[in-house]
Amino acid sequence: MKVVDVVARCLHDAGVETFFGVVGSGNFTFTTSLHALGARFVAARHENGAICMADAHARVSGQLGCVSVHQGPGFTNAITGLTEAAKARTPLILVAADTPAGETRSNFFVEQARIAEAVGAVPVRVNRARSAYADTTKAIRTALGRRAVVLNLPLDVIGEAAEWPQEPFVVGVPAAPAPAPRALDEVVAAIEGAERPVIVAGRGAVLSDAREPLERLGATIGAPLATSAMGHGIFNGHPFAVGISGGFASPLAQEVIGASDLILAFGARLTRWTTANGALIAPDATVVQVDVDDSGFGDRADVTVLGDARHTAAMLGALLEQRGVAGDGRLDDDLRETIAARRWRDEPYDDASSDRHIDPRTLSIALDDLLPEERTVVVDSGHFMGFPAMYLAVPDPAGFVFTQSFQSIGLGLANAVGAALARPDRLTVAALGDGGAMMGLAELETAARLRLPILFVIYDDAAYGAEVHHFRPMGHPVETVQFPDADFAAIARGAGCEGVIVRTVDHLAPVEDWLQRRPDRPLLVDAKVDPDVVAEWLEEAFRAA
Ligand SMILES: Cc1ncc(C[n+]2csc(CCOP(=O)(O)OP(=O)(O)O)c2C)c(N)n1
Repeated sequence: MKVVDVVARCLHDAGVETFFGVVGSGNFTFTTSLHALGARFVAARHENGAICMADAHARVSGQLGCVSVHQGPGFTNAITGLTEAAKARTPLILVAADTPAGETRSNFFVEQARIAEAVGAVPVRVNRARSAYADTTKAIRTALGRRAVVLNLPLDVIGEAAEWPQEPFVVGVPAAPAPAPRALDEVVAAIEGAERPVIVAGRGAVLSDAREPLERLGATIGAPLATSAMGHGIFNGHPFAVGISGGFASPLAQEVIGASDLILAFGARLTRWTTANGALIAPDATVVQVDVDDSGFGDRADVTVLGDARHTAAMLGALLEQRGVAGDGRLDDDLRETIAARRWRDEPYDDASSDRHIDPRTLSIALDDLLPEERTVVVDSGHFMGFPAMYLAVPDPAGFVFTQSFQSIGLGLANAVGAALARPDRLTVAALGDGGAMMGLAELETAARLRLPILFVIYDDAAYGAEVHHFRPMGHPVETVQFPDADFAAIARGAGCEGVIVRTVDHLAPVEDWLQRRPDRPLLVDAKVDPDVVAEWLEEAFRAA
């Protein structure tokens, strides 16, 4: 065995069945070795595409993400996606070839470890053949603790002979901290003193599989259920679930959350996005935050509990039962009926659609009606992003890929490829802005080559709409963020996908046709949306910025 084979086998043993990358001379042998073990290799067309695919694949499948890149530029091309993965705490290993120690004159030389560290990833380097196994298992253990890891493989080491150990270690997932009894008592006291509690579940609740104990806790204390955008879908179908909290919150959710005197956040950071810049937290409300990591606690938290959402919710439920705390609280028939009748799509709006442009809300609602419920909705960043988040239902949290931890545009198109590979049983729908789509175009070819039935929907306003709507009201000229109309449908066809331009709801007929054909190639919908429809959530966000 060589070093690359040891690294590859460790990753394969850790469950890597699909990995992504762009192959150059430096990572050729590693890629071949992992592929030869049976892992599927997905050749992306840009390293940032590769890492975005791996990130989404990991989020949707729950498996360790894995990427293979060439040293130097292959590595630096992946940095935006690496930063997103690191900030989102996606368990992921970016295997990067690296220049030999001391070879700083190589054109490919760059300080990969320092760059990795600077964006929040953890660098690990295989310095010697003897340590290849230990280094790789360390990288895997770290990644499984929800970190993005860069495993640097120096060119002078990768081809050396290395041994598979006689007694390989078992790499386990680090356990979450157990909640402190005193902290739990404080939460119970807060619950006893509250009249209008609400539960907000975030990504931490999704990751710890906390749906059931949180729903039970909600029923015990009479609390409606909400989510952060990252937790979207966790309470799907629950009669007292009001949807997303924050800028994307429906008017009803805003009323319910804003009127709460106790906010119980489980695995939700309560960022300015989740709280609509704090506006959804009443000034005198008590805020409880439960998180596995104290970096998740914000300034507004009155009580904090270190622990995972699932166990903490279950322990709280048991404690409350012991003390005889129970009651319907806010959960009455009136609320149940109002929730059923006031989803986002039930809220009235002035439809701005014309023959030339479709209103982005009308487009989103029409798509929601057209597409199968078993879907994965992937959303890029930009002004448009609230529309799919608000109007496209998702079956569960794995059905919603929202890579906003770095707030980068341009990740969504490649995210969709990873999501589609992770859940081939579901239709993947990628909602993109025209600006973000332009940045990710290279992977249209990948999606077509892999014959993936992805529906790419471009909310095309021929502009960086977020910037237009931010600066135009202040009287700034906005030509720098406006572009000539581009024919994305033609671009898509050139890459091997199908493509259609949509200006009215009737123009969506080819989508229906495509769905019925059990497609084996992507369809791109270039939806020419009305550039003057401004999302209320963004206006709010700018007012507070
Ligand atoms: C990589 C990156 N570059 C620039 C920005 C700043 N930015 C935020 S939104 C946006 C415009 C996005 O345009 P588009 O994808 O067309 O979506 P729209 O806002 O028009 O809906 C830009 C440039 C960013 N967030 N990320």
